[in-house]
Amino acid sequence: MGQPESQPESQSGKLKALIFDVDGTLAETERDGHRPAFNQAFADAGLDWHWSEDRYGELLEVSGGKERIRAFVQQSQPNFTLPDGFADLTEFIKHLHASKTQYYKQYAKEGRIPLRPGVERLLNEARAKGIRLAIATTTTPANVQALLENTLGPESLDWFEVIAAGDMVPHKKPAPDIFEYALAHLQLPPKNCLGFEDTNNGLLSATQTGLKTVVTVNDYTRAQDFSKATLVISDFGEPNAPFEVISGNAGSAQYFDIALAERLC
Ligand code: XBP
Repeated sequence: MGQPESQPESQSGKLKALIFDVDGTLAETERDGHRPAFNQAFADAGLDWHWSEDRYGELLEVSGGKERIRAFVQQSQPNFTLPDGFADLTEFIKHLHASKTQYYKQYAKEGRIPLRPGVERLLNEARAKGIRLAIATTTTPANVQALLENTLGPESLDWFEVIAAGDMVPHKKPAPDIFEYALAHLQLPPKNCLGFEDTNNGLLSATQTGLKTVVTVNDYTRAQDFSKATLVISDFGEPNAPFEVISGNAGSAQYFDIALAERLC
């Protein structure tokens, strides 16, 4: 998270920064990373809990892995008894979540969590054109570090002026806190930035700050309400793999680039 070297002013001047969600936006982390990591941590703890893809899709309504585990216990484990050695459920959840985070980091290191189409291209174009970068995510900071290091290289952590993540803020998405935190560190008004999300919770979080927000859908979120989005697309696309525009106006663009971002801002 270093300060950017002096770089050329962006073309239009209005668009100063892109603020990215992580899970589901930069990579399909929920399907390929978090869900199997939760299940492995449950197994290690001797629990017979197993979150299927469908059940996990329901649980994703709750932002935050620790909050998600708690919601699962309250919803589905009425006879849960606290294992010996833990003072309360909060302590046990922290133990499970720390184990889960270790597995997620391992999966990222093993290359099991690739970036979504167009992400690397868009980040590099933004950097080349002097558009500043930030992250606003509910996931744990260590997960962001593992994902970026193992997809874009260790130096990519410095591409983002702020990596706003996890428990840095008191209220997780759909609360606006994490995007407010990122904007405050960028010292930019929302009108000079564009947000990127994949869920309705994330869209609500970003748009409550006044950010125009682009949504890239995925299998877990395609049916959600994205009426507050400026543009909804299948993914960022590539020159040889055009995106699908689901709602909003991308003009003649076949993939998401800085020119389109500047038109939308
Ligand atoms: C998605 C989340 C996170 C992840 C799990 O965050 O809600 O909780 O599902 O990560 P975002 P943790 O879409 O804002 O990137 O277990 O570390 O919370």
